[in-house]
Amino acid sequence: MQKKIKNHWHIQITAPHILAQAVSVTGIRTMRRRGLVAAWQPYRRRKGLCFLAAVACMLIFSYMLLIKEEEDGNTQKSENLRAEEHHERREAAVNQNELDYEQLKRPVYEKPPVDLHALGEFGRPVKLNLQGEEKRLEEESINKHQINIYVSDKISLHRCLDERWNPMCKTVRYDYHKLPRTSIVIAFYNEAASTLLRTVHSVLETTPDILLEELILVDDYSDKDHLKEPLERQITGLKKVRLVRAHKREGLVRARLLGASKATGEVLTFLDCHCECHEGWLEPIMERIREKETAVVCPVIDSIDWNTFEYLGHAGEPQIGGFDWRLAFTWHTVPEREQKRRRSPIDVISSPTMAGGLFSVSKKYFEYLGTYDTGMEVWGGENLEFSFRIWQCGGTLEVHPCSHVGHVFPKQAPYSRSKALANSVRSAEVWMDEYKELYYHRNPHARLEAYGDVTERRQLREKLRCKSFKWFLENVYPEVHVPEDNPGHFGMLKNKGMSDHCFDYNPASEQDVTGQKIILYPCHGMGQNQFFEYTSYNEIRYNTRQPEGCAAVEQGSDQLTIFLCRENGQSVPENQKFIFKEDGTLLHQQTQKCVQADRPTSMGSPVPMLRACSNSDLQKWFFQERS
Ligand SMILES: [Mn+2]
Repeated sequence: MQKKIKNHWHIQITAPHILAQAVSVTGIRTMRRRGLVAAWQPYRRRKGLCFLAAVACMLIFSYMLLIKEEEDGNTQKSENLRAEEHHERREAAVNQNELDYEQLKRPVYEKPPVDLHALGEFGRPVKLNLQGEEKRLEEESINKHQINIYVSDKISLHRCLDERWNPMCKTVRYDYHKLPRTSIVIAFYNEAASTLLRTVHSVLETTPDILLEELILVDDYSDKDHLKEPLERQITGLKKVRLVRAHKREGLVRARLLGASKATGEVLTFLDCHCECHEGWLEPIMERIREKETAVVCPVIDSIDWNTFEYLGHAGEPQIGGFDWRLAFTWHTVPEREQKRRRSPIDVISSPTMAGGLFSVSKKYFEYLGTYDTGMEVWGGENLEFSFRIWQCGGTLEVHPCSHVGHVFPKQAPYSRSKALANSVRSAEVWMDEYKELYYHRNPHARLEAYGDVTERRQLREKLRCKSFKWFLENVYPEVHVPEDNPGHFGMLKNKGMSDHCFDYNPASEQDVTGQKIILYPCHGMGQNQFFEYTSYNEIRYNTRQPEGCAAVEQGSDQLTIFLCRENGQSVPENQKFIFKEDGTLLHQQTQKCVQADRPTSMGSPVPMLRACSNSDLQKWFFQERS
């Protein structure tokens, strides 16, 4: 900018000079030629003399012009010099600002110099070809932690990560003096040393010192020796780090609250104990909370492979949180209505629910909202409860696309999650109104769960005048399909002729509900993979999950395969329409055949198949809610 302005002025000042010079040079040349001719013609001597005088005048005039030019040139030079000096001063000021800005951005600790060849550097996958004893140790670490700690131990605690954010994020400048300071709370239980310490160093090396009040580690009564005195030694001397120990096992929720109770920062940030933060992860979140105190903001959670420690984040559109009617958390893409509402790809994204471990909230607002439900213990279900509460009680839950934090998703949950069911029941009982029935239909055993007392939480809902679950579904999560669950049309789908055999479906993976065939299996009455619903749109829905699956018949097949159901508002595909008659016959409309309990081969296991309609009991079906 500065340069452009300077050039512009330069051109304006110098242009008239060039013009004047050109005029005077050609003028002198013409006149000299004429003068020479005239001097050799005596009868024109007087005229010639006059002409010579004129030439002399012209020469003097030209000389004066030249002097004037020189003077102008000098003025110009000094003007240029002044402009340059001014420019340098401004540049110096900008440089100073830039220096100050870099200074403000400075993390608590700088990362040590990078060893380009170190294992796992820049989030590269680590693949060791281990043999014998080493292989055994690696397997042992995986069995113990559900994370390859053998590999983790070989990676620097200070490793650098590649850039994973949208490049636009880098252009945002923050007013660091105005951003709130945060206390970061990290609770852990029997975590491996290297993953825990990498989390700690990563926080200290990516968080601007000016924004970090403190880092509070909460030990939820771990019994591993490495987390006792050795851990204390490893963190002594680290600026801003505090260790708080629980005196009995509290569970994740109460351990976090224990940390929060000691926190003095304006904002609370909860992180998990096996994370790695990306450069610039905290600023966008703090900026959003400064802008809107009732916003609870999550970073984009990039995954770190549990086996190779490869960092799998990307700069594209992140996913947001939802849930299915088993009250399991689900990931899904940003819906179109939300895309339309946002003004820029780096605007925050509203998310119906949060994954759980990683978020920031104003301490004051967290307290207003009733912190956590202390009737909950271990991880699981508390994230949905908090999500419902945020939205229904007037806050917003958002994901900031500029904030990236990596998290190691373990191979499987490393400790018992039997208490997670009670957490879900508490959420349903306090926040879901009549919709809790949809949950119970799909988890009949949840009705029997002892979930403790929720009186206080219901009082909190009253006190804060929170909105209904219906409002939440219609305004925050309109994409979710709300089952009809008409009496007599949901639950186990049992056959009359092949007694105690039910529709049963096992998706290939948690991520993909479609493509498998429905089978018949002894009825178990536990909902889940034997839960189906017959809708008023003539669909047989497998709808314990999101997205929902629908029974369909592929061309040329006589078996039932699960396809994706239509989206809200679309019409039902012809091959998904079944007429469920009063006598229990299940007619596939397109083929005009009936669903019959049968075996594809004489030795095969039973499946529902399309056959010519008959009066056989094998073609009679009925729903039963629970056994
Ligand atoms: Mn975790």
